[in-house]
Amino acid sequence: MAAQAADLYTLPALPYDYEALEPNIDKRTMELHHDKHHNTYVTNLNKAVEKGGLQAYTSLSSLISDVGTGKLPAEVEGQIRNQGGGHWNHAMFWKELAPPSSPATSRESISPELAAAITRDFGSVDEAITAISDKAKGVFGSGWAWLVVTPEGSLKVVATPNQDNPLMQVSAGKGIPILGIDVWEHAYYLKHGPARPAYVDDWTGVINWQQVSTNYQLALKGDAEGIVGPV
Ligand code: MN3
Repeated sequence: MAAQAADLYTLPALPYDYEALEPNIDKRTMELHHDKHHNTYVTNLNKAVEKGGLQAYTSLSSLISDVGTGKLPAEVEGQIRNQGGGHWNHAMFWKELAPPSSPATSRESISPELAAAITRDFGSVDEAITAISDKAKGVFGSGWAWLVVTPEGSLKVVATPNQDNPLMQVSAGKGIPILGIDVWEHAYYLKHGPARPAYVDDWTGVINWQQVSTNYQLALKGDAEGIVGPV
């Protein structure tokens, strides 16, 4: 009898309670988004990894970075793109948020290094937040908007469709994400209905700038896996 293989990828726990982001993001949305949607990406990713014999990949980041390179088996590449992207994107998303009353959401929590890079590339923090918010509001259908560190080391705002990620070779905007916003309807419809702009504005009040500052330092070192943590 063959031993049951342990699942390679696992759903990380939320770093706060389901209701912690209220009123900006509601408890029920967090329950469904984390326990159902994110969990389904993890389950389906593990199936694809097993089917494709991809257990030797050392990290989720290295796995999804090979989407579009021709290195992944054709019969599972679409699943790695969608489910692996879904896992990476959500693992980062939970970590980059914090309760609205938390000091971490204050712009004073932005590190001097990140603040300098934002000023250099956007002019000001306000302009950077406006840039990613406008990009998020403009995504057609389901997808994400990101603040990335480009291969050249600058900060840039990009958008990706579905669960694509800027680490993937299929992405038009390349880089290591340090902040991202999920604009799938499952991320906001229960509270905000069709008013995506209101959700995006609420999201800007729960950004964990301490974590984003940490993400920036990790991205400069090329450590995408450090950004998502143990997954
Ligand atoms: Mn989502």
